[in-house]
Amino acid sequence: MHIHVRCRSVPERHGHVARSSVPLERIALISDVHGNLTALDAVLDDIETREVDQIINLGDFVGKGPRGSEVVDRCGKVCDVNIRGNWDDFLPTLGDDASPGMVWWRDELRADQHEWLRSLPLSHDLLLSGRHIRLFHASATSPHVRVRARHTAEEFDGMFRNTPMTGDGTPPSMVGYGDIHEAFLEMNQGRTLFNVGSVGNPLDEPVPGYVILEGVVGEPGPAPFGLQFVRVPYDAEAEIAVAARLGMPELAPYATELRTAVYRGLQAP
Ligand SMILES: [Mn+2]
Repeated sequence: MHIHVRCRSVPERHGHVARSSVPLERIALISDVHGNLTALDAVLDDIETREVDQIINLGDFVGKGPRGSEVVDRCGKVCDVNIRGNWDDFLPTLGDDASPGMVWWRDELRADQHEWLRSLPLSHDLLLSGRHIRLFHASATSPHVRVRARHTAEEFDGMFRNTPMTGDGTPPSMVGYGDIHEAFLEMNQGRTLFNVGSVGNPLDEPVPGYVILEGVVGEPGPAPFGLQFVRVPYDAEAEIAVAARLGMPELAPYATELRTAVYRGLQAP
């Protein structure tokens, strides 16, 4: 039998092909905005052009950058799910004996924002085109336990395990996280680990990054699925100027991070 395949076939002539009438949904995953409102606005503008249905924020709204308070308010409005990061967790609990920088970032936020950040969930599960996907800030253990892009096999396994933090949902086959400000994707024996990168303080390249998932929400069976890494150029100098105007502490290493993506701990003294 000869089968003639055409790439751009007319749909009506192929009525026998079962095709889902359910449209694919797009879910944007953003993380580590860290008070950089200029970068957040650039990413949200980009999201708006891509017919995204949901936005999920993987945490670290605050600290490091100058406008955590405005970032919290914006994300509270536009994100469908907000997950607590390590900065969101510890900053509101600091006493006045903390370093002047930490006190500045703590006091830049309102009391109701401290409460909001501390009330956020630590983990979020979703089912998309037959894939159980789990999202959290840093690891399945805690937002304070870091798993780097170069990790051990045990750390990789740990990302997919149910813990007191994640609860007893179906163990995931895909895990997405933030925290390290470095986007990557790794597949290993049917499991996928990916990092969404950072919007406001990227340390892999100095361009804000985020991820778009595409699939059928809540569908337990197989269906088309996609994962895309997006990069959105923005005006880093504008945000550095805001930080300077507001008298933000640790300005010089912050500016170098935004310009070069070199982490402050690795910058020349
Ligand atoms: Mn972070």
